Amino acid sequence: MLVPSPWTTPHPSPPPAYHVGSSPPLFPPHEDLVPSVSSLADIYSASELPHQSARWAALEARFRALYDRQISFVTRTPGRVNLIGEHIDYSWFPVLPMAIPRDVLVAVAIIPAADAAADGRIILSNVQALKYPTRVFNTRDFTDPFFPIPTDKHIDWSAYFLAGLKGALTFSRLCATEATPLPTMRILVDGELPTCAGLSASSAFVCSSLLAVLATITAPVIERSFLVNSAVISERALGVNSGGMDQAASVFAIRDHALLVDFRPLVSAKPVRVLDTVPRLCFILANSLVSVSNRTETGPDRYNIRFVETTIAAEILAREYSVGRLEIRDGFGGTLRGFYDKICERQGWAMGDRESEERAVKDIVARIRKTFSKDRYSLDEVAEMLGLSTEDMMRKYTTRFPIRATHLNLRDRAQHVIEESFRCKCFSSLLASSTTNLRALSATESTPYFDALGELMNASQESCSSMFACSCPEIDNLCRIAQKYGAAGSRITGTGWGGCIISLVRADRVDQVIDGLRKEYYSVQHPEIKDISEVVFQITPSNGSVLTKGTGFQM
Ligand code: NG1
Repeated sequence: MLVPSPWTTPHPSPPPAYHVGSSPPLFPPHEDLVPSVSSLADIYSASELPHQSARWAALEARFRALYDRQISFVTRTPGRVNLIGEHIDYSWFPVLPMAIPRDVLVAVAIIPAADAAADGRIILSNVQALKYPTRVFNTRDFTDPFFPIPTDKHIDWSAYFLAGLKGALTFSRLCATEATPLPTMRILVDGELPTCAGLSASSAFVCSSLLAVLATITAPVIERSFLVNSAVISERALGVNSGGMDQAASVFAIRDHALLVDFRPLVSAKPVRVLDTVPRLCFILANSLVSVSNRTETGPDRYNIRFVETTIAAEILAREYSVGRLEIRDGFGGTLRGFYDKICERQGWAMGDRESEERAVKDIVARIRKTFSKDRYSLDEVAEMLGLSTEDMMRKYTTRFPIRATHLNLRDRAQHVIEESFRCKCFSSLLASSTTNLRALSATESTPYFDALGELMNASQESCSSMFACSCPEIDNLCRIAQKYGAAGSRITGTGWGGCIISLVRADRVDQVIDGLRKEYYSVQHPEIKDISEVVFQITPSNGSVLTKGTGFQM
């Protein structure tokens, strides 16, 4: 099913306005600054404060014990879940993530040149010292921003910090030089995000590191969009061809809101409030404990292939339907959004309401299925459709981000992207309408909203599993169990092939869903886990990246 139709089920109020893309970005340039906060209450919600106060106090004590110094400032960046809109950001379609309270902190002491302790070293430690051993760098290693970052098969944890540092030096144009190297720094990292779980731990670490170095070398007046764009490019130094959703979600996030992140014409984020329903709408995260391994290792078999398949599909469709040259994304190739927009423009379709978008989606899916009559094409066949030799095609599309593939599936990948983008628009529109329409309704009257949102999530999961092939049996099983025990909808979140699912659940069913997951998944697959609160938990949307004020910060 493409999309269950929330507007055709009995509806307690008029259809919500369909406003995707029509309003201006949330942050006009002059307001687009990373907040400089003066207390923990500026970052966390009241319920998180007791835990976070203890954690920050421990970080401070550890810092002193390690370095015999006070912290100059801390940067904080949260992880994220994606509610819907999977694997469509790199085709330039909007996505709907939200930040979660778990985050990465980077605590920094800057040691001025006049200080006797200024030894020209950057010492990088982690509170989990056994897992992430301390690394020491010489500030003179970074006088050329093109310094190499080792990205062997097993990437060291410090590479994410170095990617952020490299990004800061490259994009701030305040390159450290032989005469004026970076200052001596002492750094302690504390990450609360599980790694390899699809919660964007690595992007959060890169963003926090980038912000920390920027705050060290410039005034602490840093534009959020600058941070997002630099972080996206920084991660490429790790061989990751990044879509951009994670960095935007983590940096732009606002408490109690999801973000409709768009990438055209510039990256922008529009907040959509999510918690104003009766009964309350809750989100439960459940970790399959199937590791989404490091992208540098698995990219060639997974993410990079999807990137190449969707790009090539767009290029072939543009040729087939003579829409002219597509705008190139990051020097790589055209996008399916580019093709979609060109067709709509040529047909003279005024977009912006649900019916028009649905008509366009159906038309474009029909074109996709006509152009790609089968689901597997050999590389030679793909090259022929592109009008290139196989060698030229491989050079163009697989040099920067390598792939391991003998065949590509252009049809199902492209169809997923187009339909998923529509589901994402419908979901955000419905969610936005809940704040204005649902508050006055009874629990029974609000049921169609929950059902409609849930069905969109389930349809997304079905498509990720069958069309985009980025799910796995454990994730499919988790989704099935969550639904059986009362979740309105469940789906994979993030890159996939493991990691976490996100479920949308009415407040009065949260306990039964968690209990069902415990009984039917964790007790069976992971009987060794006694307390499942680390792997299944409720999440609320959190604030985005911040920088603590240099003096007078209140814990
Ligand atoms: P994660 O789960 O963080 O690896 C990746 C991409 C996103 C997006 C999703 C799929 C990066 C850093 N992250 O997320 O941009 O494409 O997959 O929706 O590239």
